[in-house]
Amino acid sequence: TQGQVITCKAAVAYEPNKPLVIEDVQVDPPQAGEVRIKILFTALCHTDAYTWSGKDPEGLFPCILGHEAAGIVESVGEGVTEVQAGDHVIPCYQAECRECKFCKSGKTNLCGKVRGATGVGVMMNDRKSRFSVNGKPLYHFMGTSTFSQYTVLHDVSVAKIDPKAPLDKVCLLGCGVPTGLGAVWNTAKVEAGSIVAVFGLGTVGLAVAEGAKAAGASRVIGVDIDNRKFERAKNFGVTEFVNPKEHDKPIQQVLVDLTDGGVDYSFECIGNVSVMRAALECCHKGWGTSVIVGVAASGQEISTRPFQLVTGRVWKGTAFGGFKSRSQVPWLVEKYMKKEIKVDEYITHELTLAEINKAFDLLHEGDCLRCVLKL
Ligand code: NAD
Ligand code: AHE
Ligand code: ZN
Repeated sequence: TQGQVITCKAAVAYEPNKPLVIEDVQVDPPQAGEVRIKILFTALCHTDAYTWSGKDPEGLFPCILGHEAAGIVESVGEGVTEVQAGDHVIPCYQAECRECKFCKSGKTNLCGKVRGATGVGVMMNDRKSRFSVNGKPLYHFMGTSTFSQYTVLHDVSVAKIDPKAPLDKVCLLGCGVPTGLGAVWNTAKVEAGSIVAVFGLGTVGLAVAEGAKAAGASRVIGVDIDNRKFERAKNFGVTEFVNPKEHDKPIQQVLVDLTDGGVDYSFECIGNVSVMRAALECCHKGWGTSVIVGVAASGQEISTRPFQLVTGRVWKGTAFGGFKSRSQVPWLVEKYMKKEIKVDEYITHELTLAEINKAFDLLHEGDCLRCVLKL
């Protein structure tokens, strides 16, 4: 198949919120600096649902969504040296070129090399798509488009992993689990003994709890409006549960009262700007740090009294948990293989690509964390 157009199945999002359609799509061969990957498993993340909803200012239609996956390299374009056909890989929506101003700064995991193209659904080389259906182009999404049996990525977005790792599990290391763990370890740098609050107990929030427990947090307070979330959250390190709906006082006040003045670290893992404010304001005066992980809809803005920051609280955000993707995803895979981090525990459902619309329905139900699709 090297050098040839491949026809395969993909889930096409034609319009916001309209059911995805399984189509036979054409996938062009990889050009210079590109890699064509056979995707074997992909999970759904809340961000896919967010873009599908039409609220993502970078969302373009028709497109192929999906960004949490694992697969095998089918072929590579000219000049690609770090991976070859047959390598097991995880697509990385946050690239790592190791050459740009961002990569060289030592201050961020964001990479500037291909972001300008991935944000508008095309490839860098010719600013065009490698996907089409009936001759009409389909936009790429997040530089990954994993809801397709074959996809084309920039080589700087491909992490090569241990071929012994089970792809039906480690696909989760493409987004949600590393994001939560890294928010704690890289962005907040939570110290042993800290009091932590986690807002939203989905996959990302539970990974925050897992990371906080591993960092030696003394208390991990889980906040969610769905009481069913707590029982499961205990297995991920949550020690106490608060449901804002069961309190008359604002949730920030409830937490301040529970913690003798506020938490050391808080994490917003929902994408709700009023919860982001509460997460900042429940932090301890003088040092409490709040990390925004959730992605909020287009047009939404955060606010608080500047006095909250003047008096020492710190507001931060994180993308992919601050992990350098190509360098650290293989390391996360190793940690999973050594049973140092959980992955299987986040998989609550398994379906096929053909059942993707059902998988999106599940995502909005309380008991689904990650649903893994077999392609
Ligand atoms: P999820 O839907 O599985 O989890 C969200 C949780 O929040 C649910 O348990 C829900 O009951 C709870 N919730 C909803 N409203 C609430 C409220 N008002 N107060 C308290 N709890 C509330 O989602 P997920 O897949 O875990 O993703 C979480 C967020 O993180 C999403 O916004 C997603 O887009 C974002 N995300 C960001 C990054 C990043 O790199 N920054 C990476 C992955 C995901
Ligand atoms: N396009 C959205 C922004 C979405 C966003 O913030 N994405 C996160 C990853 S979410 C993964 O589930 C991210 O990494 N952002 C940094 C980046 O470079 O995109 C919008 O609202 O415009
Ligand atoms: Zn995601």
